[in-house]
Amino acid sequence: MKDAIDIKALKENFNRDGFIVLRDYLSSLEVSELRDHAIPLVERLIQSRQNTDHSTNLLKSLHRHDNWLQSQLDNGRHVPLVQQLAEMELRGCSVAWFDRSDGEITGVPPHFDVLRGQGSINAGVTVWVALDLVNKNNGCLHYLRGSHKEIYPDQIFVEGVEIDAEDVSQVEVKPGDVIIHNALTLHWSGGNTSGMPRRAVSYFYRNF
Ligand SMILES: O=C(O)CCC(=O)C(=O)O
Repeated sequence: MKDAIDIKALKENFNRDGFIVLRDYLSSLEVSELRDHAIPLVERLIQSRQNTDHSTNLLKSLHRHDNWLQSQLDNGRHVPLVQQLAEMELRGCSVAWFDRSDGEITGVPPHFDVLRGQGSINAGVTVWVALDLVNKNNGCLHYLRGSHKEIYPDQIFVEGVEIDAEDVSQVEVKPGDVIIHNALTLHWSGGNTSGMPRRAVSYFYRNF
């Protein structure tokens, strides 16, 4: 049997660093189920917009096209944990597809998932689920530890971040590992020059 989750320790880490990594959170069956819903849907959506110049590396609102993804967003096994970590009422707002396709050099630049300023939706949590083995060669996520507690300009993307700083964590994961981050934790991903896929699904929660 899997060890019970130590919510107190998770909360301490989440509050200190702005993110936590849950190793082996999903079983291989659960990962297959997620893959089986997300991958064909993404292929369909990409095909239906093939004559447009939209990026195919990021697709938002997958839940609008798939009831199972909608039910995961609303009532997935992770939802009570997300509420406990956030200590506030949150609602699911989007399921997104993040693909760092092979040969992509840049990745996603340092950003927050919400704005901090007055009148904005300034609190939330993101649940990032790896579908592939993810490491520094194929675009793993990076977090600036503790940045959710710092003051930054009220904007999504942040320039001039020292990406090799000591308080940056590169988070290498395998399928079934789940990362949960505070929407105000500065994070980014690398490019993918590995020849290997790097696909992930994110569930976004907001306090509105
Ligand atoms: O998967 C990525 O490369 C970036 C993901 C991200 O920024 C997010 O889920 O908030």
